[in-house]
Amino acid sequence: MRLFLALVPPPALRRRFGELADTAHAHCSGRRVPDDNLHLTLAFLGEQPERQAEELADWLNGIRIAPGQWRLDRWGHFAGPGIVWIGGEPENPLVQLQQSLREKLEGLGIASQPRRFTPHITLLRRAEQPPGPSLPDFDEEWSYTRAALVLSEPTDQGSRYTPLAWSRM
Ligand code: 2AM
Repeated sequence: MRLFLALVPPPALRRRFGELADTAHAHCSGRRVPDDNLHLTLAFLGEQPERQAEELADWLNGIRIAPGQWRLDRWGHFAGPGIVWIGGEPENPLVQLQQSLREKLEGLGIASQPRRFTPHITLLRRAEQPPGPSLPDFDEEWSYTRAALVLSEPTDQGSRYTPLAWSRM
């Protein structure tokens, strides 16, 4: 089972990020991530056996993450895979959250990626153009309280993401 830990935006914010994805797509082309798939990856766990997935779900159901606020106000780009993303200040509470989850996962004997973390929400993959100055400014705040363990499955229409478990509120 291909698994990752993520923050999932509430519906209104997800729609807003979807609008930004449409705007980015109009400028940069590439493959737009569907609204239902928009998320922030905290830890990518890769392929895990089913039993490990059950243990991870039990573990996540029993913990709380530190709630926080993430301000998103900038466009970003990973040139290699042509990813266009939105994010914020490099120094923010998500870095601490990612680090603490990484350490907890290591305690469970599970290695996770990435080691160096750039908090971002991927909007486009394989973009033909980098985001440029003609893209509009934006300023959004995301108050998050819980993390999800998400199953990623390939389909004919691309990846399907299904939350399997949530941390406590
Ligand atoms: P992305 O948003 O930067 O594309 C499910 O595949 C999620 O896990 C994606 O959101 C992706 O992040 C992330 N992911 C996939 N492969 C990864 C890897 N090898 N290292 C870190 N994150 C990865």
